[in-house]
Amino acid sequence: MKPNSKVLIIAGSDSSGGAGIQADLKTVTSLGSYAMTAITAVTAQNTTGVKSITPIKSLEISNQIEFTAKDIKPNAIKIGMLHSKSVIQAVIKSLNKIKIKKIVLDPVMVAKGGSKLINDAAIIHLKKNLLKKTLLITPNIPEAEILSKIKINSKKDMIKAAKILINLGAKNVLIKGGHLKSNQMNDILLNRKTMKIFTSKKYRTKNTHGTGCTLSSAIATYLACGKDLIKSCELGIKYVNESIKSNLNLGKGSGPINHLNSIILNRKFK
Ligand code: PXL
Repeated sequence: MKPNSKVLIIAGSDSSGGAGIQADLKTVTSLGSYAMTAITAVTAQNTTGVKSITPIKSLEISNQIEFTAKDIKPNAIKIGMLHSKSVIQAVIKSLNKIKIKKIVLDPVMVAKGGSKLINDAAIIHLKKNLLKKTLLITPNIPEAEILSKIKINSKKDMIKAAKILINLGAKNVLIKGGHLKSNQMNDILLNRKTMKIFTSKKYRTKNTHGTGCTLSSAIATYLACGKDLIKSCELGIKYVNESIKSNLNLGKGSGPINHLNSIILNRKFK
């Protein structure tokens, strides 16, 4: 099989393999595309929490993005963990040079165990300068609350927050509803013209580490393959939902989801 498209991932490394670059690589690969990376930080972590974070220098991040994309042009880009203002500045500068339009931004802020993955100056810079460079931003509820500065307790609040982000310059916003108390999952996609609510089943499990990274990478992959935004979100949500349902149950804490669910293994390897 040959890859269907090429995706560049700009994100942090998660040594436990469930989130960050590792989740992104598994997602893009298992959905049949070719993945490239620009690593923004290296984290030492397991399913119970983050032990340490080592940032990569901004120039080194720019080098990875520009030198890689100059040779193999990506069809889409997924952006994850960007911990500081200078990293965001460097990424924007590199994005301006490589001119790829299909950019999905997962505004990563806090790891499952509560460790902060971005500082306050970076959040301000992301809102002011990076939002408008992207095609889609995919915050979860705590991230949407920080970005919109409103409290979110309902679907109505999710729509209100999405509208605020559109007014800040985002083209499309997908707010993920997993943190709301309800029996169903409601993810809301909003732009200036339309709104679409994706409803899926909610599984009761602690093993949801890396769902945000996985979703944004899956959407970027479908976009890279030429699917439209609504279809890409629908298929991305389905992939994450199936990966949660599979319930790997690895580690003592919040374990990873099963990225392999999309691969139909050859019989002879069973
Ligand atoms: O899920 C958010 C996330 C993103 N990127 C890295 C992470 C995490 C969560 O742990 O470690 C590198």
